Amino acid sequence: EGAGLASARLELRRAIKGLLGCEPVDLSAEAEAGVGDEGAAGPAIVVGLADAVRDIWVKSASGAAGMHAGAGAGAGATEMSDIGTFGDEDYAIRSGNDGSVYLLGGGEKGVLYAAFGFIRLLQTGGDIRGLQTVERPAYPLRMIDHWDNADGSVERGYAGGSLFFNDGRLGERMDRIRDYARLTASIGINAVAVNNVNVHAEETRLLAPERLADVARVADVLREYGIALYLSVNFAAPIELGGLVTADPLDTAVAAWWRDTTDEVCRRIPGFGGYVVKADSEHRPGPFTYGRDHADGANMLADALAPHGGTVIWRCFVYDCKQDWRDRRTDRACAAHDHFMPLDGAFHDNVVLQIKHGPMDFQVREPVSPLLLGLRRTQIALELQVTQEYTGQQRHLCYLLPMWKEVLDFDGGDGRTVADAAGGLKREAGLEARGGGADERREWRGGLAAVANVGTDLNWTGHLLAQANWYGFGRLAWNPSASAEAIGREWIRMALGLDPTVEETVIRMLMDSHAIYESYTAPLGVGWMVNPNHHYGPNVDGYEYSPWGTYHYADRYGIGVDRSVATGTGYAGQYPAFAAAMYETPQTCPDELLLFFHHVSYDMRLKSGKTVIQHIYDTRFEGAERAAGLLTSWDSIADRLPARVYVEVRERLACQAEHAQEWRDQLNSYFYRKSGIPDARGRTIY
Ligand code: GCW
Repeated sequence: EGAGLASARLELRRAIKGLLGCEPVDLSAEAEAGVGDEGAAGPAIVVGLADAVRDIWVKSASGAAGMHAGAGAGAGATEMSDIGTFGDEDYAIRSGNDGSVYLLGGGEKGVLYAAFGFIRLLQTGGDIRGLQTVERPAYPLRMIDHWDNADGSVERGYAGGSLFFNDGRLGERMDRIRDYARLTASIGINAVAVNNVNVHAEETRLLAPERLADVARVADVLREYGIALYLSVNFAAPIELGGLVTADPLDTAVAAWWRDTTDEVCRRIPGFGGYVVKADSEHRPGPFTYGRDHADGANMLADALAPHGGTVIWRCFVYDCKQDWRDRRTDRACAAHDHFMPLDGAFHDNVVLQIKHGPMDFQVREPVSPLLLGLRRTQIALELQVTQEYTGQQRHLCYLLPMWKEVLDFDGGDGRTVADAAGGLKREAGLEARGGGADERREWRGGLAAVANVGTDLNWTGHLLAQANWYGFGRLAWNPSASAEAIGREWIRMALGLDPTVEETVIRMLMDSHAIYESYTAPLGVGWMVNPNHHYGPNVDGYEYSPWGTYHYADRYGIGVDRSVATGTGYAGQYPAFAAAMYETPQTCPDELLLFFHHVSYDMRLKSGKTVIQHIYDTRFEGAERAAGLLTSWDSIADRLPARVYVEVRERLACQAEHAQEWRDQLNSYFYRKSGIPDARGRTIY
């Protein structure tokens, strides 16, 4: 029996005991010996590979229990043929006519996901009779990226320290790592990068033979739960670790170093996932140093991994972070598309380009990155940020699924959505096909990746309600057409119980929270306006005269960045025709992105009928009020919640309500002072 099956059994036993209070009897020994499969022992939970339990299932569904008439009986044969085509991660949950439940996986991972699926059903109060579920993940890559450092800190982490690293050592808290693996597999994640994409000296050494034992111990536990471990690597490792004089990807000694190093990594770590690379970005080394392009760099690493089945996840977050703020022609938003579109089709089969959802950097409102839709002959993964760097740092409630859904559903006007693109679907117009790259037949490796929001805090995410983002990311990576609300309700039931008043209250809080957060922070898609470095709290000009390419250009007349083709930076022209035309003019650009695409005067009228300045005032006042309303909602269910949960979350919501006022007052005062235009409703502005 493999590790996946053992984990599935263990999880079921634990869950049944925890949820139903009874210890299930394990009949697997009898089943193997050929007794006990006649239904004599009564209804059972039958767990296994679809092929292995086929006979038991067919018997149960078609007569052994003396029930020919039920719907299950007739359906049995065809459904089993369905199961015959199951991939490793696919699963079915079926009720047999004798009251048994069958958890059938195409492979070991499928069995594990079936077990977690069944547990989810029990936890959410689902009916376990008449089950006919078949599940297949939408994407082969469902990945979590940790920005964890060897010293135990987490870059942009808001939930304590690193789960993996402690004072330079990896894998000292194996119990917690095991729980992490369970948590992660239970939401369908199958890939985890354990260290930060900013790879410092200490993490560069993770590839050294003497450090691989630690990495392997962690990988072993993750593998029991169907998760492949990835390492973020330093492109200059051949120099820093290997003692070579260059890291030029076309240098044969460099390629040989990576090949040898990778051989050893893969020998020590069976099923090693591969490398994540941040190159030529924010002071990280990369191929540009040697006059090479990013295909040269990625392909060299991909060749080292190919014999072992590994993947290179190459990030497209490449831009000039030493821009002159006086230069209004250079536009950071254009950078990823400018760098990577010319390379479409040049990457090897086991390279996946990881692309942030927006062209800038995980702001609360950005348009969708045009690169996601532009690349047609390259494997891609959409990168989301579960950790709330720019969305309240897990002190503010901000349920991110409504935003992620907008990204996944965006199609630029030609019907091919980002969700399709991340799955390699419909590569060419009119052609319904799956496959990536120059070769139609190659297997798709892309999908969804996200930066983790978990850490050593006891509740994993600091703000308890931020668990919904973690949970929701996994669920969307499994099925991007699930709704934000349905996923939110699932999480509430699993985390806070089945009280309908709690569910109704909390789902409203979750569903409203992103809009609330947006309405007191940066307006109309303009972005930033945060304190430099730590990125928490309002600072309208915090990044205005910085080298980071993040400007709003507010003056006494107006605000916003002209990114039109006609008079601006040309960024709008990177979209498919329909979207390009829509973003090109202030008249056709959606209100919520107006200042991202255009520089307009404060008295311009929005589609909502309000002027820009009045919109800014109104939404800041409403936003702060609605943030306070979140606290009131939470208080209304105080006596329906465990005291500790109530208090813990209340503290964060109170802080949010207070800080929302700070946002409101700083932004309103700033724009009143710039524009000299008073609030039409005469409210207090400082
Ligand atoms: O959003 C920025 C963050 C950095 C991060 C970088 C990236 C890991 O402020 O902390 O570095 O993005 O995505 O590489």
